[in-house]
Amino acid sequence: RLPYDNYQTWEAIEAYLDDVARRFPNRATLVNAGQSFEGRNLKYLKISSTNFEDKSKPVIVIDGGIHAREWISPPTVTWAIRKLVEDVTEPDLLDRFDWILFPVVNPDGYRFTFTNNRFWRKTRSTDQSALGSICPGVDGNRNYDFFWNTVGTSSNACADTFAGRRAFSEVEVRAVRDILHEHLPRIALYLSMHSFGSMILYPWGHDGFLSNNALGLPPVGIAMADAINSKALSPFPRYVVGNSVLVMGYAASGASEDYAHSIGVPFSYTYELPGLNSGMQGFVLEPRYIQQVWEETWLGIVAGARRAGDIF
Ligand code: 0X9
Ligand code: ZN
Repeated sequence: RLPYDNYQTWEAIEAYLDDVARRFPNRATLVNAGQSFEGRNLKYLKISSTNFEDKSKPVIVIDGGIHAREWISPPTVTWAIRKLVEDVTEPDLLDRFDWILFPVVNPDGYRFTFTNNRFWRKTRSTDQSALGSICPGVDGNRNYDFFWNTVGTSSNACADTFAGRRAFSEVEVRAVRDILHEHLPRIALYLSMHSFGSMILYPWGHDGFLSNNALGLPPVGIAMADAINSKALSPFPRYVVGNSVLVMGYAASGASEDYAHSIGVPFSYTYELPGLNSGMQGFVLEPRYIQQVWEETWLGIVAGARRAGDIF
């Protein structure tokens, strides 16, 4: 079992995914989507109480750890694995849905935040430009092919919001893209776990306009936020739900929740999980809060799944 009293290394999380797949072969299937830039496995779990491949149920996709320094993200995804595979208290979620849970999309960056720079955000690729060897890394949440590198991004490899030399330059981002396309007609809900700010954001995040699903996105978002806010344990701000630009306060193109929505995922959200401090320190959430965050985030996931499933 993965401990939740502290943040876990990428190696521990990888070992946990292997272990769950080995212990629960009827319910969890390990997928290795290839290697990161530095050669780490890009592993995720497909979870199904029946047979994922019979394609009979809607799919829910949750990813975490695309931004390396947002450490509170991966444990919310590994906790969902625990609640869907090891310790099932909401069996309807398995009866109704198949799940794809990808806790650390950017293992190189995540690793780097443990060894070198706690505030690293990007991938660690070095083939981006002449500057690449001086300034490695691409912002994975600017690298999707959705109005790529048009707003809230940078073409400077040294910038934290560097969009990459082209859309989908990053193998880690391509791994998520491929998941979305492989299961597309079935994907009801896509959540990307980030921090911080206690916000649930929905498209469009590049221009602030609303999508064709402008009537569907708010209720599912609000259902998730209500479920979290109702758990009054939190020292964190109440969750706010809304359009990414409006709530976040800036436009940014090439993000995963916009891309997923643009290809047809009806319910697509970025979670900004809680943080307590401002500025960079907001990414540093004391380990004693991990449990609280997974507890409340799980309530949000449960509520979002049920509500999205009802409408989907
Ligand atoms: O800027 C981001 O990538 C996200 N915030 S973070 O502080 N975690 O980096 C927000 C993304 C919001 N979604 C879109 N702009 N589409
Ligand atoms: Zn982020």
